[in-house]
Amino acid sequence: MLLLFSESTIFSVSVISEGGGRVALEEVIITVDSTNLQFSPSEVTITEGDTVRFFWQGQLLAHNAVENNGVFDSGNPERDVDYSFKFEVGTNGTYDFVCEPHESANMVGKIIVNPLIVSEEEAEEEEKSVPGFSAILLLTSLITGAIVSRRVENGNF
Ligand SMILES: [Cu+2]
Repeated sequence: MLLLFSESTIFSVSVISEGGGRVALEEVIITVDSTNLQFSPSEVTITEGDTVRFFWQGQLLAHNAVENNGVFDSGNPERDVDYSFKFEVGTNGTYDFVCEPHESANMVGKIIVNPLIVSEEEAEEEEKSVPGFSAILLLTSLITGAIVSRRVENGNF
């Protein structure tokens, strides 16, 4: 419990939560830079619920974006691509992807998806309510047990 509490405190600090507690959903665009052989940016950090959009137009070369384990795939390499992939809640992790025709030229990228964290207040309430409730239950059963055994001793039953 102590470990859980300290973890949630650390996470709360690093998350930008707004009033309602829900972090705003974002769209992050990955395109191709002027070298024609690099994603730009090649590494992004997002939060669950965010969308990554692979978007380029009028490229000299045809590109695609394929995740190493097939999580997403923009399809055949094209000079014009507009492909979006949403990372749903529960998909936190690291995703490496490549441009298939230019993988050997190191046209690769990485998407880091952080877990979606509830707001600081909600997290604290969850922490408090669970141990509080079980403490009351424990106390109630102890008192009941004591009364019952006392009655049995006195022969009141
Ligand atoms: Cu490419």
